[in-house]
Amino acid sequence: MTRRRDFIKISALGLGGLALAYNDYQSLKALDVTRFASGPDWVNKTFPTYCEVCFWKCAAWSQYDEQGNLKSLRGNEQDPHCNGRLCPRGTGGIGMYTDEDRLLTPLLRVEENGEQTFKPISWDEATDYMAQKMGELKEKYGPESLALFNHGSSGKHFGHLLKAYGSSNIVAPSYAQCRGPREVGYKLTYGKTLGSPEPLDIRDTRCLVLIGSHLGENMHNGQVQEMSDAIDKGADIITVDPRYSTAASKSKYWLPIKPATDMALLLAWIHVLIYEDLYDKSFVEKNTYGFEQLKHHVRRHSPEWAYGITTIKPDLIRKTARLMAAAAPAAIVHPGRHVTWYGDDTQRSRATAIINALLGNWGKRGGIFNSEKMSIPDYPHPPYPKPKWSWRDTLNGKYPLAGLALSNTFIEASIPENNPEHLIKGWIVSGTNLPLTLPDKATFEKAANSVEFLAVVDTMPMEITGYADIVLPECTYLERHDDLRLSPHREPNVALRMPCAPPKGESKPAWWMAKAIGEKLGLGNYFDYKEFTEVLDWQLRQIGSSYDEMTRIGIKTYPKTSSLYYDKESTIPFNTSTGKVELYSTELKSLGFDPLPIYKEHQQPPENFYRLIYGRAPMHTFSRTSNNAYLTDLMDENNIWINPKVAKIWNLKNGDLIKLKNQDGIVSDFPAKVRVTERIRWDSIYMVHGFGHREKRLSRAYGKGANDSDLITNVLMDDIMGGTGMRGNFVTFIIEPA
Ligand SMILES: Nc1nc2c(c(=O)[nH]1)N[C@H]1C(S)=C(S)[C@@H](COP(=O)(O)OP(=O)(O)OC[C@H]3O[C@@H](n4cnc5c(=O)[nH]c(N)nc54)[C@H](O)[C@@H]3O)O[C@H]1N2
Ligand SMILES: Nc1nc2c(c(=O)[nH]1)N[C@H]1C(S)=C(S)[C@@H](COP(=O)(O)OP(=O)(O)OC[C@H]3O[C@@H](n4cnc5c(=O)[nH]c(N)nc54)[C@H](O)[C@@H]3O)O[C@H]1N2
Ligand code: SF4
Ligand SMILES: [Mo]
Repeated sequence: MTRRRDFIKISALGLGGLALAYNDYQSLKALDVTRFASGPDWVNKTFPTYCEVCFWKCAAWSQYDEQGNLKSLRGNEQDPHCNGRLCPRGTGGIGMYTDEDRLLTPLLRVEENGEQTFKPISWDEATDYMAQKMGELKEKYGPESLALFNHGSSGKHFGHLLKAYGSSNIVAPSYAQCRGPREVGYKLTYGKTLGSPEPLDIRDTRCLVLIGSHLGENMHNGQVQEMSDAIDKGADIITVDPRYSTAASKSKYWLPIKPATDMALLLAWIHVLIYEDLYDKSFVEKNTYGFEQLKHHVRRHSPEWAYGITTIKPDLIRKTARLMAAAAPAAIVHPGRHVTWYGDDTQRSRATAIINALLGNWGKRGGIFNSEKMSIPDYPHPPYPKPKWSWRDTLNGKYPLAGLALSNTFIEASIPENNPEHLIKGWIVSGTNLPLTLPDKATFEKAANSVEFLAVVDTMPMEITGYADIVLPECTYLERHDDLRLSPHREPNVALRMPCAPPKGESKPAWWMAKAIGEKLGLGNYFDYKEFTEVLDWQLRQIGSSYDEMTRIGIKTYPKTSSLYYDKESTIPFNTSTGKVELYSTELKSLGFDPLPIYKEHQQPPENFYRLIYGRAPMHTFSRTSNNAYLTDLMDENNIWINPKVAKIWNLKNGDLIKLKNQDGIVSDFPAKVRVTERIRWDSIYMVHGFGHREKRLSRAYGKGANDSDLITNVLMDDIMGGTGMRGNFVTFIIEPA
């Protein structure tokens, strides 16, 4: 039996320990600065990096004040992700570096006076402990029993360590909690996933349809810029959202849909495009499979039928379909990014993919372009050992089209009572705040308490660190090297991240940690270099550049090897089993799923309850920025958006404090302020995700606002690929005494 791991909030003892350690850092910091300053001349130089405040990864340059302190960041003009302009979060990224609450020394869970707390330890002790625990797990249960939960650059380095050690159980929330269903939906339809950044030719589009996708609040930089340019050039935006989003305010048409009914609208649009003869006949004839089945399938899905379900007037459904068709092929239904909503998300993604096919926008200007990315070989290392089992074995025969590992099945496989065939016994968690990121917190906690070993790599004392046996403090993206950025875009390109400032305290880059632990595990031949610059230089030389060159330019663009667009009349090869765009999915059919997307009714809120929906604010990223001094200055808590009709029934006004209680009786930890607004439908309430932190070590974020994740206890699973639909939860109000 594993001893129960208390969530370490922070005891007086812990605080003392940390304070002591913090003094140590001050002296260390001074030391570090001198050492570093003898290298680059901070005042007169600028260094390239790419942003880690979100995963758009904009390339940037550092800037310094007269004392040589890192002062600001500016976008790299050559970078197509940002075109020289960072978003507010990217600019505020400096706040991640300066945050005085940062983790600055390794911490070990110890018991003192009967209470569990963290004790600062040295890196030598920390890497010894990691190697010892990893060695024990390997011996007792096999290396596969160790899983890595990761998000972001640090995960790459720990991923390499894990594979060298013998486990391929590596998972990120960007799949089953984010874009997984979209990737599967597009793969089924076009034989290709979309990736990031999405290859959408928004700058040249004439009509952009946003289903949820709240660009402008979702600040994916290049995409927001392109949307704004397209609007300036006269493009029409159609926004489908139960909330009057920023995007809705820029739109020609706002369709305030009843949540959970989008599929009906999409089917009705398909109906209009086909039955009003508005689709791209040449594209459909040459390049698609299953048009007749699709036509038959949607014959009854008229706008009148959809009206009864979506509350969107038939006339508006027709007008918007005609607008798309008139602009086609320079028209795009945005495939979405965070699409894990209602469990039928792969199918809803398929429906958007089908509309895009009917608009004939694949490989067309103003549609979906052919992106290209650089490929660079890995730095030479021995082959990885072959694991005896992998993440696929945690699916237990479910979710046949999962293309990547699912955090949720790792969680299930970590709970011995579930009798998993393959038990996960240890976690390394790097760059993901699981208690706020995963739905169904109770199951997460059970799993976190069941594993024998839990290491957390983070920059901040986030909630996840409270579950750790050991905490490894990573320096921020502004203080380290990382892998090269090789994202696809119109032209292939590569971007460098190098340190823009010395690491604070004893924080270290993930590459350093992985190497130090690897060496203690006897895996030194997988880390055959002294500094990560050797890896980068070797890789860059394979593509005719060098580390030295990249430190001067930050990003390098290479010539395209294929064209951005296809000719209008060309027959395009698609990597599906029919070689065509599969309007009718032969693969879904063969697996026993609906080959064409169908409308399924979802549960609606019971009386006195409202659907909980959530999204982004332009100045924050998930939970990672809610303690950032620069960004909390702009917004330091979230509000509960409530429609005036509902506010009246409950006698609520702006600024009133309420807690929320969900359908399972879960009550939010902290009261949050009401915002009464016509911008949300009466059947839903809205909040920005990432607030309501209960970790006291986050001095600015603690207790501010409400945490949506705690209230997401009902998870709507996507049977096809295992995504966790998170919008099937309903809340009511608990009014706090004034
Ligand atoms: N500022 C900022 N930008 C970010 C991020 C961030 O943290 N901060 N995160 C990035 C990441 S990783 C992702 S995945 C994306 C996520 O951003 P998107 O993919 O744009 O998110 P959506 O799921 O579309 O959810 C938000 C919108 O969906 C609406 N909505 C809720 N329910 C329904 C419904 O049933 N139907 C319809 N049509 N709409 C509904 C909400 O009102 C809200 O406006 O944002 C990215 N950009
Ligand atoms: N309820 C709810 N859940 C959601 C979403 C939602 O909207 N609502 N959105 C979903 C989506 S779309 C996504 S993509 C995921 C995002 O999920 P996560 O990426 O887990 O989101 P964050 O809350 O930002 O947690 C990031 C963690 O990484 C740490 N960190 C930041 N920088 C670094 C670094 O350089 N190195 C290391 N080692 N750690 C670092 C932060 O301190 C924080 O602990 O969440 C998903 N879950
Ligand atoms: S969109 Fe903003 S936060 Fe995201 S990488 Fe770019 S600058 Fe950073
Ligand atoms: Mo995401």
